[in-house]
Amino acid sequence: MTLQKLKHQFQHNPNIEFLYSADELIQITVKSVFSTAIIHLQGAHVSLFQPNNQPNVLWLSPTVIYKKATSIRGGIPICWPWFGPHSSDSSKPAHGFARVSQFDVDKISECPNGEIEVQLKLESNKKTKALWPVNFVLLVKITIGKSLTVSLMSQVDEDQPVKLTEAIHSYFAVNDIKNTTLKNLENTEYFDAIAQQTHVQTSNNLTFTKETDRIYKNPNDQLLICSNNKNLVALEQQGANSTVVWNPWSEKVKSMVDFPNNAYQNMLCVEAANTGLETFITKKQQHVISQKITPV
Ligand code: TA6
Repeated sequence: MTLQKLKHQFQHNPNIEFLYSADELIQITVKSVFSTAIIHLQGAHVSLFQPNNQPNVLWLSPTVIYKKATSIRGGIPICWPWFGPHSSDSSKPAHGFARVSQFDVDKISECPNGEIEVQLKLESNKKTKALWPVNFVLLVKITIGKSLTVSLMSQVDEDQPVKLTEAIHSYFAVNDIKNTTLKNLENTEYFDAIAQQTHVQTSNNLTFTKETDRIYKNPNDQLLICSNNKNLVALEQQGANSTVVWNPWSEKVKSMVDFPNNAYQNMLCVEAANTGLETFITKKQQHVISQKITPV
């Protein structure tokens, strides 16, 4: 869909604005009565969720790059149809191809309660099949109101069950990672991707003093990010068997062109995910994972 066509199609929606972010990439600015969001058609990627008179709840790299086939650093990248490196072919994009694919606008609805729903669509094509030989439709529904909810709805048209791993890879803005706590992971098993070891977290609170890259298995679906001893964001996930928690810390960021060296101090990733071996979808099923983000 071209920018002109989209502008024409939604010309009567004063709360919806389409424009180029850069490199002819199209973004949508959505103004609900409660908040504003910016969504990029590339990757169905939310880069801003800003409740009225408050700062962006999401962290966006100060040196973010808007470029075709390059994932935006920050906001909410969609990792799909695999999470992490490809299981057998390192030439395939990390975290799947959805986050660097061009989505179409499927529908935009203004709800009676003041929320606005933006639904974007990616369908299998020659390019995707070269990476993942599956006939699929991926719908990403983004609901903008007092909260922001991102839902991935996957359908396949295959005779055999299809294995899927995925993540709603949300970056949150925090004042200081050293004074940030993630709550409600008491007695939860996690895989430490750095130490390559599995542990059980006994404490309810996770604090941050070094590079952190953990996959919590079957966690509490309701987590809370606190910053400087104040509640910041409540998270609620559905349809997820994991929560991924990541901060690259000071060393890892030095190798990342779109991540300033000190910026790790102001961000934390908490991701609703399906990882591991057990998520398969079949022809008749619509598989849904969602993360609801509520500033508190
Ligand atoms: O979600 C954690 C993680 O898998 C980390 O291991 C790190 O690779 C991060 O995602 C960012 O990945 P990206 O490909 O966006 O640089």
